[in-house]
Amino acid sequence: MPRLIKVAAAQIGAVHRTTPRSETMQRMLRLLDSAASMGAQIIVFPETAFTTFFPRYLFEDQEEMESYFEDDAGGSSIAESKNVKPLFDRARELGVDIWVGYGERTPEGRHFNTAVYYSGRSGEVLNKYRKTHVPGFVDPPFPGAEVHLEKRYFETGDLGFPAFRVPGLIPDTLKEGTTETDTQGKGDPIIGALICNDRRWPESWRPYGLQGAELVLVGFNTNGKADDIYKPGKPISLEEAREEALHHHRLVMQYNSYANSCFSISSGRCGMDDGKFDLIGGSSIVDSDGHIIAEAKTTDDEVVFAEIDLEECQKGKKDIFNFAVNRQPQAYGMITAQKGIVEPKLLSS
Ligand code: CDT
Repeated sequence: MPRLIKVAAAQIGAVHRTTPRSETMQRMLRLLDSAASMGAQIIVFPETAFTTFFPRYLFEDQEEMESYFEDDAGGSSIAESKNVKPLFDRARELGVDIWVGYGERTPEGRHFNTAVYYSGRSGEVLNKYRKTHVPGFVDPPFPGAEVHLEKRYFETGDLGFPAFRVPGLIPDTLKEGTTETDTQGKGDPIIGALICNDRRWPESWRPYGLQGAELVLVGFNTNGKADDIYKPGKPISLEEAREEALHHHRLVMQYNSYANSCFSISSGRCGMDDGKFDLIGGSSIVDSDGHIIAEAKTTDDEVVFAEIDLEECQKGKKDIFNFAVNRQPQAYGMITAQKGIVEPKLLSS
């Protein structure tokens, strides 16, 4: 039985430090309307979607830093938070689901790089995810360095990788209490969430694979700028650097979708922020065989849309990546026991 759903990435182009939040919100609402008019049931927005990518700045002023965060008291409260409420309200009016990233400030004053899945049909947040692999620095490596300071502003996510089911997307799904014995791939769609750097780590995807995820949602802000790409002894142009960053982005989205037999949607903030911070586009929808089935053509505001059949996931899940039959967890202990590299002993001369 086909399990068809219509999905979209709402890619957002340049947003500068001085861009008023209201302007970004209007652009997001236009993207939301446009994706909904194509029939999208799930619309995925980028990481820290409501503002410029603020962790690149060293804030002298605590108040300015705090102004980039949203107050979130848990549950569905983010949908009522003043800066972001219009997006959730519009999703509710349209009856579409959104997934959107933001800087989360808890009532205790903790800060996380967070995204929520909001059901426009029920008006509820069905899942919250906090970025696990927080990259960059706490302090700039030298005064005035313009670098990624995510470790300065965000704690490591503490919610793990729980997958979740979304009701109402597909008709006639199996529910709890069914008398069917084989329920795999027949219930409501199983979804997982990751934020930007997380997508580069197979360790982030496998927990979702192990929960039978059929769709993984990813928001990102990825530098395309030459000096941000580590290439010893080989300076590269802006275009080459962008291509290299896009290559890595495609590689991880395609491989991890394939290796976990799931679809994925990635949605980027992109373009040239402040006229000098280059972020790649390449927002995409990838199938469970690792093929890109839709990809952004611009580095500006753009909706990337596809109809996908989640039933296709079962091919990989029941064959080459049939985990129950083929995984060998007794051999994988090092992956959780050890953090850094431990090389084998040096050889004798
Ligand atoms: N936003 C984010 O996580 N960006 C990273 C680049 C970090 S470079 C220190 C990424 O993986 O794309």
